[in-house]
Amino acid sequence: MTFTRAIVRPPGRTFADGLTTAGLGLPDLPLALAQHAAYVAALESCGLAVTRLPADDRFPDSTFVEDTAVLARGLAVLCRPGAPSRAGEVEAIRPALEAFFPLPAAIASPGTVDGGDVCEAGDHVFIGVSERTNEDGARQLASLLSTRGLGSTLVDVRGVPGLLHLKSGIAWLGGRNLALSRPFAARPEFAGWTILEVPPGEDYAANAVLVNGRVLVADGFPLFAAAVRALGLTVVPLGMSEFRKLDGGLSCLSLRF
Ligand code: CIR
Repeated sequence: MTFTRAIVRPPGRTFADGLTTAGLGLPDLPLALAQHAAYVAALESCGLAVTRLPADDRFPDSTFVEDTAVLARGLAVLCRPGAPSRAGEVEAIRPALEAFFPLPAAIASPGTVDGGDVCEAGDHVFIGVSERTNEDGARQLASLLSTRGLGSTLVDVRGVPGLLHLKSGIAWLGGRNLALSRPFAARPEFAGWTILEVPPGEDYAANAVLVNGRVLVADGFPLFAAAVRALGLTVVPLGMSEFRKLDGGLSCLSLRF
């Protein structure tokens, strides 16, 4: 899977009002903006042309653009976020998506899907059923993806402590390689895959992003970074402290296609 483009939106002035369960305190906006700029530079260093949308103060969580859409094999699916405060983010990003995907599909009520629950792994997609993505939405998405030859597995992530979305705990690292945080390592849904178990104490690092042979990894997780390097991949470490305070990870900050 080669990416050529990404869409991002920097955090706005209301960023500190975003949803969170992290208990890590309020984010610092200037530092968040600096971390976001470094993230965009990292995407560019991976060869992507990045569309920067303006900050949108109406929606404190709108920097987490990944949750608004699923993009796979030329298909765009507008999500239906599980959190009411985030519902308007989809219409807000629609024009930017339609510039590249003129006829996006959409998840319909009563389905809900957050993009953070969708992990593409080559020709297979894992879809988390979470507090945000319900089974109806997951099945709608699986059906849409099947039209592009992508198989899907639903993974129930409800009740996994500290996990907002599926991708808070898993990442595809190319081929049959998956990084899995410990609660997932023995799950039958991942049987037959080569599993890199995220080292104890480094769970946050599981939300890594493979971009054209490089892997964006949150900095401060040396054991995980070493394990990724051992797969022959180049690690790009990025400061994520301010986004982590709002339960956000590296994948949520962009839509890649
Ligand atoms: C939320 O709770 O929706 C945001 N504060 C964080 C969203 C993170 N998105 C993601 O992991 N894909």
